[in-house]
Amino acid sequence: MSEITNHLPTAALQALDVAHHMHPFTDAEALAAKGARVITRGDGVFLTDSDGNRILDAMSGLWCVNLGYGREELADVAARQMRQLAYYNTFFQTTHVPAIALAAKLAELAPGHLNHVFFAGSGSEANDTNLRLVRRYWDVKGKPSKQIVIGRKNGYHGSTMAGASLGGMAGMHAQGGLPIPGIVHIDQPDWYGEGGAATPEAFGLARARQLEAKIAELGEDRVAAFIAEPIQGAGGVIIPPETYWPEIQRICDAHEILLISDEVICGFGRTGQWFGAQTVGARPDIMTIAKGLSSGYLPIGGSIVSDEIAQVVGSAGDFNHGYTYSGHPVAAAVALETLRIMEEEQIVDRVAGVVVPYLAAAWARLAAHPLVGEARTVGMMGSLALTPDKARRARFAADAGTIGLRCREQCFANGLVMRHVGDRMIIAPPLVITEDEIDQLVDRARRALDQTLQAALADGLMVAAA
Ligand code: PXG
Repeated sequence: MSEITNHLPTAALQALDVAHHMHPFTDAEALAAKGARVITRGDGVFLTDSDGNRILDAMSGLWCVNLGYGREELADVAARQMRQLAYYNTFFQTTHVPAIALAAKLAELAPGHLNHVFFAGSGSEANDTNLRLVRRYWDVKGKPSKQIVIGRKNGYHGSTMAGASLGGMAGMHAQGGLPIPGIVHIDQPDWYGEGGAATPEAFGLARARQLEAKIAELGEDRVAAFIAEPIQGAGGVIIPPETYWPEIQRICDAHEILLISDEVICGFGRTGQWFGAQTVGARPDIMTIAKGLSSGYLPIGGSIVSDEIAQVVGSAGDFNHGYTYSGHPVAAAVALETLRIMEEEQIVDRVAGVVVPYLAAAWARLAAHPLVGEARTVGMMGSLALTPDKARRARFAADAGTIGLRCREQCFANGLVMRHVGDRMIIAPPLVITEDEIDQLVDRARRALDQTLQAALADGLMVAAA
């Protein structure tokens, strides 16, 4: 296998990559100067690169490889399904067994009233579906003016026009005229970064009440839905104060606003329960799913929709929306097998009972590090806020992300993938990670922090912003 994927020297692969491959979210010139890291193999929680380095993948790829790399069962199911029926669509009154079985299984796993699945190829596509769905729902209900969707700054909902618009990433909105009309944003519940002198509880309530204020400003009769991740992932693993979600739920209920819980990262055990909405105590009308649904082995996403929305949207003729690969049989079969393995190995229970507390305790010990202002976990996601001054939760004087990027590179040098979002370091390891591997993860992280601190001191970067 490695002969096929790595038959050229690393430098030759990198040269071809630079010449022909446009990378997502990447500065092409910076990459050309440096060359991409070429990953050739994965097994369990470890990756191997083209130079033979073994790297502990504390990000599960991009928050998706929840069962770890190299699961033979998933490869076998894909091969079997390809031989039997490699493709058929679910348009125009046809269906197939993998899509039927997966939809039924998801209805069983999802909270009570969420019993209908619209399939997509990714999380972004699923959020495009959601925008169409909620607008169509209110239209059919006889309230066609309810069309605006409220999202949050620093939320992430994908990279298509609708996904990037629903998200609140300033850097994305700055390119290509986003957000599209009819989508507005409120502030995020990031107490560490934005809470100032307020208590987390008061801050959580205040940020939730921005939703109520925004609804009042726009008019309840114009607002279709609110979309949020239960815990923000790409934004930096932002864990909201406990007061936040109950207040959001109250506001949605009080003002007839549909709640879309984007479970692309939080779903399928990541937070210690099947869905993040269960962890934060929300009752969504729609859940966006992708990533862990197939453990990242094949692209598949979808929207799990309430009985009420499915009934209303289904009562008025065609819903003019769908993708060639909606419910793709091979992807659906692999997703079904992913869920079968999760149930058979009781992954969610094992994670909640054993691995989550172990990770929480190991990660919390990093809070004592002089570079770390906050070390938090929820379920199997964690973050470290790097700071030059712990007591003040201070930011660095250097450009945001300067220290975070250095720390990320030190992690790589120590055989660990951690992501940085600005100067926050984040992890979301495979759910199958063992206690021994968690120890390795935290040891490597600590070493990277030590080296980052030394270099930052040497370069005069341990200076707080004014
Ligand atoms: N919603 C959420 C909450 C996500 O995290 C998407 C939707 C979009 O899914 P697709 O499958 O279209 O990518 C995501 C994806 C990062 C990173 O750097 C995060 C994502 C994707 C790429 C990078 O943290 N999340």
